[in-house]
Amino acid sequence: MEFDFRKISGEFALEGEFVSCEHYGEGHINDTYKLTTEGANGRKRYILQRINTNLFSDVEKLMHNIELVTAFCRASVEKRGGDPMRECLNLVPTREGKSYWTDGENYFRVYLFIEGATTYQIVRNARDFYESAVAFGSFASLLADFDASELYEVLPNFHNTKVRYANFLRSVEKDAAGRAEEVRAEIDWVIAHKDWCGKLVDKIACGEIPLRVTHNDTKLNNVMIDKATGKGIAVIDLDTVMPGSLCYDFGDSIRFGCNSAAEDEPDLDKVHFRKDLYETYLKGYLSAVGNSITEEERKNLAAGAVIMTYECGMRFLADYLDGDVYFRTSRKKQNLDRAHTQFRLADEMIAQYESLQKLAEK
Ligand code: ADP
Ligand code: GN1
Ligand code: MG
Repeated sequence: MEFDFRKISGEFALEGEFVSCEHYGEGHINDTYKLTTEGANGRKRYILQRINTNLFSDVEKLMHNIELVTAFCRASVEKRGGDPMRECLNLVPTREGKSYWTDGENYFRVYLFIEGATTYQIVRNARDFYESAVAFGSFASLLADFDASELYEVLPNFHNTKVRYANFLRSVEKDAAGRAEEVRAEIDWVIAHKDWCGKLVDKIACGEIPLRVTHNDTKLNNVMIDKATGKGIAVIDLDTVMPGSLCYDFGDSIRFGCNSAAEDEPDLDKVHFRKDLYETYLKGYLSAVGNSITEEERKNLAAGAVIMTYECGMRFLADYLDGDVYFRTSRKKQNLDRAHTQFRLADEMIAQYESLQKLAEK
């Protein structure tokens, strides 16, 4: 879809005049663009996003959450003497003072571009991964002071693996794209592992594991790593900040980062679970999350890793069955390749599950 970016950027209180706007980043959900302007102070960059309204049908509620969470993060960065222009997301308001603009059909928002930092699609070295763990762990400990009742649950049951499983079976049943026969073995794999679905959900339901305000989408490319210092300076992609579990946040980082290959690697011989990186992340996360983690949460971190990997694989496969309507794809069978990598990783994690648990409890 093509948009008149000059006009759209004119709706926001940007510095300078419009220069250019192009696609940016590797997110699977929103349409993200790098927007450049030029004014008296030289060039300035912004992130412009077209919000994915297939998921976020109530943009008003989504942006209410984003306004609160970004203001909360900004205040805490200021309190610790950090740089609020780089260490958190900053919304740029419209000329009318709103946090988003709509042409009646499409919804846009603008953030300041976090300069001098980058995101990675794969772990390049243990140090970056350790730093991402510290960033997500600190973010979790920060959110411990956030009042959950102020947030709308914009994506209900986001990590309710039992509900995800029921939805998956519906996709199999419906077979909208006529692909179920081709992926029978993959469907059977999901069904054979269905006992994992309840392991965390049930503990959360009975209060054994606390519900907290969490990020819920803690993959490596949702943390900005400073190019000069290698530190994880800002946690981004705050659309899913909602009640959740530390075990999910920990697990989602593991499923993405402890992959020896890319999330959509077609050659499964290259895909392995990297236990060394699991240990690295664990150390960084526990060092930053502080005392707020409960005994039961700690005992279930490894379960979080398996379940997030299983759940994500199941979501990719469901989307393949639905005809690739949820996650952005740039080639045929990309969702199927993504599902395959997750199943491979989950198999390898399950094979050494006890030792992963022991490491987390140590
Ligand atoms: P999605 O919800 O689609 O994953 P994200 O909000 O994660 O979208 O943005 C996609 C990518 O754009 C990120 O992985 C990151 O590389 C880049 N990005 C997002 N926000 C900023 C920002 N404020 N400054 C610099 N880069 C950003
Ligand atoms: C999506 O938005 P992004 O690309 O950071 C998805 C996550 C998945 C991830 C898989 C809102 O994350 O839940 O784990 O893709 N986000 C949403 O890579 O569904
Ligand atoms: Mg993202």
